[in-house]
Amino acid sequence: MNRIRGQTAVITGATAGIGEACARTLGEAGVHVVLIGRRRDRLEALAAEVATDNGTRALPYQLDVRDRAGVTDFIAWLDNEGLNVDILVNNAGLARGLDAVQDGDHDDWDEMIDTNIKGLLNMTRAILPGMIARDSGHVVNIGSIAGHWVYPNGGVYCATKYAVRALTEGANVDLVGTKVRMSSVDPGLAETEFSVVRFRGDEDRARTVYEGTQPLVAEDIADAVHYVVNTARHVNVLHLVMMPTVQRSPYVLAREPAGGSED
Ligand code: NDP
Ligand code: 8X3
Repeated sequence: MNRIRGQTAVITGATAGIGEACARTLGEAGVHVVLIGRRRDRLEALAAEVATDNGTRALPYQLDVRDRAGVTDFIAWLDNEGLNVDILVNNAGLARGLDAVQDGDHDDWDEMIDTNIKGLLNMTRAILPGMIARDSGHVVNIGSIAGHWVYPNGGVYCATKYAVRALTEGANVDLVGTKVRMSSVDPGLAETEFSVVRFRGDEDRARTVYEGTQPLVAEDIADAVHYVVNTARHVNVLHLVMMPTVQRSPYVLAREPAGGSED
């Protein structure tokens, strides 16, 4: 059953990976999508593709989620377009580096904390009041298994994802008595641009993260987001934790020889 056709979704981090896949999957389900990210060319190309299908509207909006004034302008723009947000996918996020806390780089910490926590809060704070006023809406935060287990040299990134988990639970408590829902989808290893960004463009190092595994792909996570937002309105998924079959925790990962088993 399609319960979301005709709704409007705002998706942050839509220029790559999971956000891009969410835009395609929700667009295919007949959801109008507003695509947020910093790389305008990618936003425009994706919007053109998604919008060609089944009359779905796809609107690009260049925005850095860390920019509070920019988020305020975005809300004014939504009003101007006559758009009420039914679904917010807080996906924009990143890791920078893989360092012990004692060796960490302050700028990397700022970027992760400002994007993964404060950026998510900026968007949520701006969009939730409208949902509450309409007594309808669903926020889906892309957390991580890094918000459930801490792994060596990932302390600060993990801290940001523990924060996403805490904020998902905290906002749910605050939303009791309303019909507004909030969920997190918490993936494990997924091959996107994530590791290239983490290692600042070092593609060889990024490749080793996924070597000999069959990781999740962005579409797997988009399927999960679609499931979560398409549930009946009396259902609220709190956390949907998902990993590739080869992974059972951040520490327990089977690496198969290249060309190993496929689905
Ligand atoms: P990608 O690097 O492929 O995509 C990240 C997206 O976030 C890009 O579209 C990027 O767009 C956007 N983004 C980053 N910073 C900002 C910002 N300040 N403002 C707006 N957009 C921003 O990575 P993934 O798709 O893998 O990551 C998406 C989310 O999934 C992240 O929150 C990540 O932590 C989480 N995640 C990823 C996992 C993985 O293994 N890949 C597993 C678990 C969770 P642009 O640069 O154009 O602004
Ligand atoms: C990304 C997944 O396990 O590399 O959130 O941190 S992990």
